[in-house]
This record gives sequence, structure tokens and C-alpha cells, in this order.
Amino acid sequence: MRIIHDARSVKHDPELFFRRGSLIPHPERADRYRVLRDAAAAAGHRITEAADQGLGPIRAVHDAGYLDLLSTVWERRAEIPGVGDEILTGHFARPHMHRAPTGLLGRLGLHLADTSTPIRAGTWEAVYGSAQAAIGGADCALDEGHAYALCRPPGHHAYADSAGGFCFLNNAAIAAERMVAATGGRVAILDIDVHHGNGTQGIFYARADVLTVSVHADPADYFPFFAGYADETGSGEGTGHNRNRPLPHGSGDGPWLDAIGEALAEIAVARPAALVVALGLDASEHDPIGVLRVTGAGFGQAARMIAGAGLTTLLVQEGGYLCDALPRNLVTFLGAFDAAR
Ligand code: OKP
Ligand code: ZN
Repeated sequence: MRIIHDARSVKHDPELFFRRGSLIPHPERADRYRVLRDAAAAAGHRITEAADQGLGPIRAVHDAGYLDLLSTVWERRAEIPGVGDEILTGHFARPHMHRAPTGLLGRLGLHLADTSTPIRAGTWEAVYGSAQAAIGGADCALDEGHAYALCRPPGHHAYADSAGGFCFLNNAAIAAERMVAATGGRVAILDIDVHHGNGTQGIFYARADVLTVSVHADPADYFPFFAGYADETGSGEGTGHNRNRPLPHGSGDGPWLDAIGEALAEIAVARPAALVVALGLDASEHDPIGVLRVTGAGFGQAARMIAGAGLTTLLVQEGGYLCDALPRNLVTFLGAFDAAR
């Protein structure tokens, strides 16, 4: 498997995360990139640095005002009274309270969903690099049949105009949009991160050319809480082109693999020109913030099933947090995928 990555990934490294009344160590650390890259290299996969293909493919998915804010807010931080070495707001727009203010602090609240995406000196460079890995990965998968984009920070909670859940730019959506443009056909996105891919769903919700399917822990009592239910099936032209499979917390390999099998059957019906897998590894039984109980063998089996679909496939890294099982599960997944192709 070819691994496409961008070394700028490490330039965003938030230390703390304000959650439920206290500051906790931020789970989405730069070390995730190093650990995953080094494990893939040690397992013999070919590591390629992404070329910089500019903002065009990112603009194809994201809102211009949001990109302008993300890319300039650090230089403009003096406009925020009392700002420190991290930009964060506690004021978030609501559906019924969403006028666009002119001040920077208010504009931040318009484009941020929660407190998990602090912006620091290197944040834009890191998320831009992570997106370049997805773009290069999409091109590579179209050329070679499959590839793995080592995207970090992750992307699937980012909407066209908002960050949230550790995500700023939606790497899987950017890759899928590029594959739609390149093939002129339909693209499917299968999201197996333990958290619902709400941003990806939102981006393609009204579209029929990108089928979005997510298998995740029930959001009734888990992030992202406000989306990810089974009755969300798309709108307008996109009706029937979004599928959610929420699972009870504590589910292990059996229900998770059954849901992936059903998702792959739905994807096969759509006959897509390409498949993007939003590959979170946080469904692991050992993940520090996961609530499913997937084993290493479960990840291997998922990889064989996905490879068995026989589609042009880009694997895009999403979540999966630091623990001994994280690099092991990546190596298991990539090895099983390669062996089954
Ligand atoms: C991002 B991805 C951590 C609380 C977590 C946000 C979760 C974002 C997950 N102690 N809240 O889907 O892995
Ligand atoms: Zn996740």
C-alpha cells in the first residue's frame, strides 16, 4: 500500500481540551501522525510525501468565508481582546441565532461547533497539509487502484463552513469530490470511525453523486450527539443517498462487521466509480475515547471485506487515539487489505 502523507501535519498540536468543566489532555496529538507513519513504514509500506496541489481542491468543498477565517485568523489574533497562544471561543452560533458579526471572536463562533478545535500558530499549515495528503491520495488511488492517505488532523466532523470534533478540513470529502471530478461518476464514502461522520454527511446530504454511509456508536449519548441517526437518509436529489448505522455502545466485532457488510451491499448497488473509506481506528476495544469493542482481528476482517468489494479505494485516516493498539490496528488493516486485493 502506498502511504501519502504531509509532514506539516505535526504543526497543530493542541495540549489541552476544555471538556465538562475541566481541562484534559487533548487526545488528537501530533504524535498520532508520527506513530502511524512509522508503523506503516516499519511494516514495509511505501511512504510518499504529498505534492502541494494548492487550495483549488479544498475550495471545491469548503466555504470561502470559512477558509478565509481559518487561513488568516492567527495573523489577525491581536483583534481578539486578551488572546493568548491559542485562539478559542466559547460563543457558538445557534440555528435560531446565526447573524454574521464583523468582529473576529464572533466570526469564530459562527464557524466553530465546540471547544475541541483550538487554533494555534501552525494550525492552518497542518490542516492544509492533511488535506494535501487526501488530494494526493485520491490521485494515487485513481492511478494505482488503492492508497492510504495519512491525514492528521482528521476531517469527518468538519462541514463546508465549520470546524468541530478535532476536525477543520474534511479530508475524505475533499478526496471524494476530486474523484467525482476525475471519473465523472458516483463516489461512495464508507465511514467506520467510532464517531458518526456528521460533516461528511452534511456536505453531501443533498447530492446523489456521493453516497455517504457511516457505521458508528449510537449518538443518542455520544459525540456528535446531534446527527448520525438511522432516519437521516438525505434530502432533495440526495434522498436515499445517505445511510447511518448506529450501534449500541459496547458492541464488538460481530455487530460492527455485520453493519459494514450491509453498508458494502448498499454501496455495491450504487456501482460507484470509486470508494473512500473514512478509516477511524477508534472503534478499537483499546481506544481511550472509543465505546465499541472491536478487536485487532475485527479490523483485519473489515479490511478483507472492504478490499473484496473490488473498487478503486482510497483509505483516509480519521480518528484513533494514542494507545499500543493504534499502530497495530493500522498495520493489521493495511496488511489484510493488501493480501485480499
Ligand atoms: C474525532 B474523530 C474526548 C471527548 C471527545 C470529541 C470527539 C471527536 C472525535 N475526551 N469529543 O471522530 O475521532
Ligand atoms: Zn472518531
